[in-house]
Amino acid sequence: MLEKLKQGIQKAIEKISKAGYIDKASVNAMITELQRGMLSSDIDVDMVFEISEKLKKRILNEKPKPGITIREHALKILYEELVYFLGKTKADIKLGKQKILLVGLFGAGKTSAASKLGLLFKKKGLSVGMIGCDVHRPAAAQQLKQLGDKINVPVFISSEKNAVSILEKGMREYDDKDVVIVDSAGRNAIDKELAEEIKSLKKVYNPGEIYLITPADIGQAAGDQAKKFNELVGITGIIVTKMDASAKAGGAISTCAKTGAPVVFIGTGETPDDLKIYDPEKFVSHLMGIPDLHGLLEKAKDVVDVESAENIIAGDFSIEDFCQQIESMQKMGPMSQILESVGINSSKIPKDMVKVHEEKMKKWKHIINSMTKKERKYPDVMDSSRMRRIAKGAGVSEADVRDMIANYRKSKKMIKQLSPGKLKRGGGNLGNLLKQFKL
Ligand SMILES: Nc1nc2c(ncn2[C@@H]2O[C@H](COP(=O)(O)OP(=O)(O)OP(=O)(O)O)[C@@H](O)[C@H]2O)c(=O)[nH]1
Ligand SMILES: [Mg+2]
Repeated sequence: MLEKLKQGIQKAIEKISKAGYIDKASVNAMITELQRGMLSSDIDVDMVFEISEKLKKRILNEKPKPGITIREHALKILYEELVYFLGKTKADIKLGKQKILLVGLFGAGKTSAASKLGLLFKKKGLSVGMIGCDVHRPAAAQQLKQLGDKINVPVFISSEKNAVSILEKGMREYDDKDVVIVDSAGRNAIDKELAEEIKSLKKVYNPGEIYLITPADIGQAAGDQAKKFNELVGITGIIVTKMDASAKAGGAISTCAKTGAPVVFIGTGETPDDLKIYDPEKFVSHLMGIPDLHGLLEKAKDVVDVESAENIIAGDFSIEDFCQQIESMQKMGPMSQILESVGINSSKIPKDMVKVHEEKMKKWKHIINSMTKKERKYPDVMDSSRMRRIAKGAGVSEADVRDMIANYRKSKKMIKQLSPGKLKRGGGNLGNLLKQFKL
């Protein structure tokens, strides 16, 4: 899905992670890669220009928040702007009783989307019924019925030629269902006939949701189509289908995101399973190749507290401080993710090395927990009998305890050499923190 855009975004990230400095030149290099990816995904040139300008301005002018390095700052801004660009808000998908009407042009994927939604709500434990109101295409009703059978959802169809009359009967039939989904007929274009039919279905049905189904392969034209349907019947959301089968999906999603009606789902294949709730944050994280980037950056902000780090330098770096630093780092989650989040490509770091770090940290925490208050505060009292006792209590070897103490002493020495100013400038640089601990 959206391979070209994904490649462009990842190359852009590489420019930032590998740059010596984050300056005008490296930001421009990043933007050039991003533009290539966006344009080859059929994203509108003006939109590409707009996001480029915004990125340049923000990355070069905004000051990183305490606890965030300039590199993380640049990644964070790239993430935020892409999320804004691909859909400001996450759609609110109700999982209770509701009536849904599906509308759209010929072959957009309406009937498939009906079965996809049917399966999704069924999997959530809701009772579902579908009504086939396409009275124009001869095989339409049978197609919906077959899909319904496949997912075990009842379908109301009739050989009648009056869509409103079928709808009324179907509504009575499925009065007790949690979710009712109505499939309507497609047309070549938004014409008067289509408008009249949808309006009369809407009047009788009074649906809570009217979803426009639009295929990704029409690219930028999707936004215009969504705008027109919105003016015509007031759509509440858009389902962009065929995301898997189109290189133009970037154009479709980005223009739809600007219409006022949110993209609620994306269709990613032909089977009833191929439907995903559209969440711009997750979608952008996926494009950037960093799972839950947003969450990681938020955590990084919480955990790395420059002020307390400065206090450490000003005062004594006790084993308690050491423990706190380790805890902070553990809160951040798996080490490999942290490395990725600060722009270090973890594939260059052997996987088992990362694993050793995590295991070592776990042991150290046990060791620190087995120490008395006095030992933590005045580590110089540590002798071999104390170390033996601690090792036993922590379930580790004496060598592990010695290793931890040696690392603590090394870290203390290194921290003493840092001036507070130095730390502030590089404040929150997790890479440096990792190095301090010589893990
Ligand atoms: N690859 C891919 N194919 C899809 C997707 N959604 C639908 N299709 C295919 O697109 C074709 C049209 O889908 P339908 O669901 O019949 O579309 P429709 O809007 O109901 O069409 P009409 O009723 O004729 O207007 C079918 O061959 C589907 O299998 C999708 O997300 N990905
Ligand atoms: Mg259909």
